[in-house]
Amino acid sequence: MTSGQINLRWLIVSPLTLLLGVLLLYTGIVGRTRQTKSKIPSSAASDAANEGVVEIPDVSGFQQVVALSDPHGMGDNLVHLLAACKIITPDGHWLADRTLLIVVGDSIDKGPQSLEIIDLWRILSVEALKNGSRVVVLLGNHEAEFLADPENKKAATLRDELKEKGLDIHDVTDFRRPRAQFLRAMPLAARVGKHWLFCHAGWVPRMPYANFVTKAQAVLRSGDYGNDFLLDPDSILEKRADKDGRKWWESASEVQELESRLIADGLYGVVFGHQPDAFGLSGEIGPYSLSDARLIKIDSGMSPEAGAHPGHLLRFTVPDELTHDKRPAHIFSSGFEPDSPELRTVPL
Ligand SMILES: [Mn+2]
Repeated sequence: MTSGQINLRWLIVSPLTLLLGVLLLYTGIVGRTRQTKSKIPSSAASDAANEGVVEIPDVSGFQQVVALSDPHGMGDNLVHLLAACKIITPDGHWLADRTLLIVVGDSIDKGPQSLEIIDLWRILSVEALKNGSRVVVLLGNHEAEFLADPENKKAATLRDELKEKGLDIHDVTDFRRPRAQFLRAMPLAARVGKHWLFCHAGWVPRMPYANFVTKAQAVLRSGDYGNDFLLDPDSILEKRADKDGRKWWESASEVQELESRLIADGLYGVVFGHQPDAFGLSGEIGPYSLSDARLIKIDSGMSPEAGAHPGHLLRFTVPDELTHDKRPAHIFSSGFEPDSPELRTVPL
């Protein structure tokens, strides 16, 4: 009998081995339970290359910079709007020359076509490059909340959509899958032409800009989508109201405070979505103040609960103006009025 055989027999009968087995089984069960509780598959690492904040200081190669926000699963209306604006073809392929498109968050939830929109952005992000164009798709609170907890109440429609298409939740959460990779690569903000910041709720955090960039990068790279930096009611993705429940844009001091932060960061203005009724501009897009246009709201209420508006696109038609620390002269809104099939473009 070799010592190996003795060891084998000893292992089989040893009470210690039995204990070890029970322990392994227990940790296995607990591990699985924990995984279920956290609702995120253990493979859901995040994107180590996530820039946090995309910086596009040189916009001289673009003939226009355009932005929209909050399409919220309304894929057909979104394609209709972008096709009418000659950004894409009616069948969802990139068309525009030298155009920078920034999507300012909340592509998913509420409407029935969140997956269509994720796929549209994935296709356009690649196709746009051929025309000297670029597509940047930013995080909204809905994407962050979904990645933090795919079972959250707001994502019920998206979960139904997955079920209907025979897909499981891992398709949009597991970093090994392309759709999930796309979601987890979404940056928090884009700084364009040096002086403009695009971000979902517009509430630039109370911290020096360099710290904001470092923090955004660290949080997104770690995949910590539930972090207060993203989901606190006062955060750059969530901010709507102050502590008394008053909308921040209805408080002169909060508006002033935000504008001072922009100036301190060397920014001129901020473009944001998230609040379809901000500035009293329901169903439209536009600035807080026409004279300086520092704060521009571009959520035109495309979601069903906000009125299923056909949408508006913000256009800066002289991108060089985004590199100056003053009001751009050429800002336009292109969109549809609820009862008209004609695309209307008006200066802001
Ligand atoms: Mn939002």
